[in-house]
Amino acid sequence: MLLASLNPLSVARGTDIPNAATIDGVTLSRSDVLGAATAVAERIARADRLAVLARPTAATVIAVTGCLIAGVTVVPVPPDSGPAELAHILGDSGAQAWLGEAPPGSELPAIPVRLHARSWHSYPEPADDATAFILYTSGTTGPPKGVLLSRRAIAAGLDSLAQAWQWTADDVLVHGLPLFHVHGLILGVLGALRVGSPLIHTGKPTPQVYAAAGGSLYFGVPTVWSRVVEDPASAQALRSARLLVSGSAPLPVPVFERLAELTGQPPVERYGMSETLITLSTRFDGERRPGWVGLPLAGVQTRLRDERGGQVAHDGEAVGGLEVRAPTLFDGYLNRPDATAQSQTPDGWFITGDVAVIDRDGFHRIVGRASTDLIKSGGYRIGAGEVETALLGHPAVAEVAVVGIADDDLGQRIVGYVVARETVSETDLIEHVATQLSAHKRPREIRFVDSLPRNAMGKVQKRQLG
Ligand code: MCA
Ligand code: AMP
Repeated sequence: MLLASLNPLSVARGTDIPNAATIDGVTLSRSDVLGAATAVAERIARADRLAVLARPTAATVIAVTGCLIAGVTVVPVPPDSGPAELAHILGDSGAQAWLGEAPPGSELPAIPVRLHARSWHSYPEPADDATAFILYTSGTTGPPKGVLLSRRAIAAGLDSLAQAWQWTADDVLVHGLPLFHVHGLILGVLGALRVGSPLIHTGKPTPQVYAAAGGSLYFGVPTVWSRVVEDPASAQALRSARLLVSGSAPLPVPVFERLAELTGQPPVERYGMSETLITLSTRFDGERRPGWVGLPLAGVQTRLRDERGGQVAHDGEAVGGLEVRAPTLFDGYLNRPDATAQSQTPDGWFITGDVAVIDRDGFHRIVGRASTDLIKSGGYRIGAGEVETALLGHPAVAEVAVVGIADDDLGQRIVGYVVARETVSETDLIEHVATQLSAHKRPREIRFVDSLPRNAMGKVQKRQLG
């Protein structure tokens, strides 16, 4: 039973679920979540936007749910954000306080989240077009942009996934993904609460903890699945699962095939973005084709365009820029009307920045990204420009170019090409980035060079690096 409202707890009301969410060693029943989150809602009723330091804990689940009940916008913050990133997210979002834990040294007040508090007050459903989340995501240049996601978009996105995957309250969802992105938080926590399927958050998503969890529905980024197939005993333990889902980055064909062999079932692949939520997926009861991400979800339209905006044939071979129209689209980037305008065509389609092929049956294959400046490493989206700015802040760095290099485990790994003005070690530069930005934005490797390849205009030729 799925309702059109976003309040994830408004679904299946009346039936308690003893193990609605198990996370960080705590198991919450559905009434625990509802009671504690409503108690949070009472404390924050007059707030507009609150930051949540999104560790994978029961407190994060309660904080986010409380905001959804009260109609307060949540700004999820990566718990290991460096000072530069944190200052940007807090300043740009205008978050008024922390809900739950605050990072050390933060000047914003913190409102406590009490796991054992209970309230049964009933709140009216906030407006459908209210902003549920401001999710920060990297662009090709500059600091991360705040993606405005409405309650309506999220509800539509979750319901279309439940339909495509036949996800019901009989499932037990397992994943160990971070709670500051669409995949782990919106699909992985709100999806489970909305559908009413118990959630087991494993902590770090190793093959062994996935094998031990005994769920029916598993979410992972390709790095997780490629580690699972390296551990056949763990992979074989997933034979009893109903559905294994991969997304956030391309799933390599050999990993798809090995996973199918070891678990007895080909994984479902789905494609999306912070700005669009999930738009394409293979189906529980449909074809699962290695290297392809399937068909549009309910209400989603897609098309391919060439560089001049001309149509590209959907013939399974022609490659074009992927554009989407969907009920799940974001409402723009916060404080960035320029970037919002650039992300759309004049006739209102969202330009994904991904390059794709569509076949005659409407199946989609993602070929790559139009720009080399957006890197996907371990499923995380990282803007080369942001890492370059951090590196240029080090006194020894004269010039820099950051690229994503193909990597069997991570999909891409971040490599910084550096022209140094004085002697400096690779470790010092990597650590310098970690003091500014989240840990996953650190380069894995620094390559020192005498000069960077540039064209006649002086622009760095990144395709020549790597
Ligand atoms: C990492 N390490 C490093 C460096 N980088 N050490 C030194 N220098 C570096 N440059 C350390 C890590 O801190 C870690 O240490 C150890 O090396 C291993 O790191 P790593 O290989 O990254 O493995 P991991 O920590 O196990 O992480 C892999 C992961 C993670 C679990 C797959 O990348 C992850 O959670 N990815 C999910 C991202 C995600 O959810 N994206 C969704 C975006 P130690 O072991 O001590 O900790 S939403 C989205 O994309 C859309 C909407 C969609 O389609 O879903
Ligand atoms: P993010 O905003 O972090 O959600 O990253 C979105 C980007 O992840 C997309 O623009 C794609 O480049 C990539 N992506 C997500 N899912 C897939 C997939 N199944 N296959 C290929 N790329 C994907």
